[in-house]
Amino acid sequence: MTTADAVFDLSSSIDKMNPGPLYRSAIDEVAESIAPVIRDNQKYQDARVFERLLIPDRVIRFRVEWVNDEGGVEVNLGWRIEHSNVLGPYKGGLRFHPSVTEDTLHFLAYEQCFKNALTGQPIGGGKGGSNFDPKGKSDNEVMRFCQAFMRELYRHIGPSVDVPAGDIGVGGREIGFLYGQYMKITKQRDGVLTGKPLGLGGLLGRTEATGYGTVTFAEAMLKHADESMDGKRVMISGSGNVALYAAELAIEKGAKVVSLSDSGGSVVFDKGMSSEQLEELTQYKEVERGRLKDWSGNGAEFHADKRPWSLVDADVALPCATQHEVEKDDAAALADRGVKCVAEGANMPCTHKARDIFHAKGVMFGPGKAANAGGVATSCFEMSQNASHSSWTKKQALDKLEGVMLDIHEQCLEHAPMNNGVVDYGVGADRGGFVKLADAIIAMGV
Ligand code: NDP
Ligand code: 2IT
Repeated sequence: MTTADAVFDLSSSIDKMNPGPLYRSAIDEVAESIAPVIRDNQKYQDARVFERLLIPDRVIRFRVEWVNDEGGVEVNLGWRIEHSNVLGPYKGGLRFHPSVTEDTLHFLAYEQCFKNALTGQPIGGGKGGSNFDPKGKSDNEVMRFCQAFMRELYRHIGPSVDVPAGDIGVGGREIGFLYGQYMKITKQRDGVLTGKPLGLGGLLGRTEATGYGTVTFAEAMLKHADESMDGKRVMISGSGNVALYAAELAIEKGAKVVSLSDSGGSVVFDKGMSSEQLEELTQYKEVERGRLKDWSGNGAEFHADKRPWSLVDADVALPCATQHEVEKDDAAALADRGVKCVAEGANMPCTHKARDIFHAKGVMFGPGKAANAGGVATSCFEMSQNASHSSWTKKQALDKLEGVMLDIHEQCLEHAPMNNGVVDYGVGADRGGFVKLADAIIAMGV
């Protein structure tokens, strides 16, 4: 079979799934990377593993009805996509954001399977969420929404079945409310969610894990190219969980964080953000739930309605907000601003065309399924802590996280070709994850 034949086969499999645009772009990316692996392995063709991987095990879709503070009835859509449990219980976050559609969750659940495979932990892939918008809602409204969401979700999850966690719009507060409702309905306190508040069985270090992991991965990319993080100018987008802790570790490693953002605009710190500014902003974002445009900033410059990519010079970029926030022109602007290394803290923040620009300009690119895998890996440590009825220290969790990130970097190198003189981490991550999934699918039989 030729590569073209393999790719042709893949396209007909994709057509059968009839994916939406986001899922389609995630599938196309992987299909291109793994076509030669499928071509060279008759067993993957015979077992039709790629076709089987494209269709989730099941999609659960439900109505969420709740009462707002004025006594009005509100109705939202809720989902859980259980994509694959071949490597372990379905595992992946819940996203609450008005932009959430089934397509968003399909792409996230699919990416999660590859990411979770790379972690080397026994976890399958899933994702869920709702088009509920937590912004501007009171704590009581968020609590009633979470309780209503769990009223349906509880029957589908379990510590060895499906273990949800946080994602955009779902942090410790939401996980606490969701888990509280699960405990009341089922009388189980079995750790069925991860990212829990510490008093409810959460793991020290889980809050920091995704952002820290992304910086560790970026540092490994730099080291492989005989560079270091020390003194580098690091542009970051987002100012949520992933972005804030990526900034924390980057500063700790001697880098200068030169930007952060939210959906209202970007803040630029031309001389680098100080630890005091970061501490102040973390409190402002996590506790006061404030917007960047209203942050006093302590000397930072605010640019309304702008992404950071063309605003400031940098060496490293860590997109940590949302999907497709780095488009073709943004990628060119990043390269023009001096960026030599991009690592995705968010899921699929760079479009396919943006990735092509990075490769054409010799910019190293670390894909989300590798670079942001530290969050879910650490979630798996939380599952172990809960299952063994023990308490891990923060050091134990963070040391193990570092080991997992360095191992993922090695797996990428093992499977990656060179592209324009630079390691193609995107292809390396896709192939590394695919081979693990494909071999397990074959072992399971039909
Ligand atoms: P948060 O909700 O904590 O923060 C999200 C940040 O991104 C906020 O600053 C938000 O701004 C911004 N943002 C969200 N949507 C948009 C948008 N459409 N346009 C512009 N800005 C936007 O989420 P997380 O930090 O947890 O997640 C960020 C990314 O990281 C997501 O892609 C997520 O899937 C991924 N990720 C998260 C992991 C985790 O453990 N939390 C693990 C691995 C990946 P605003 O407040 O204005 O909306
Ligand atoms: O995209 C992701 O990996 C997450 N949102 C974290 C998932 C998890 O189960 O911790």
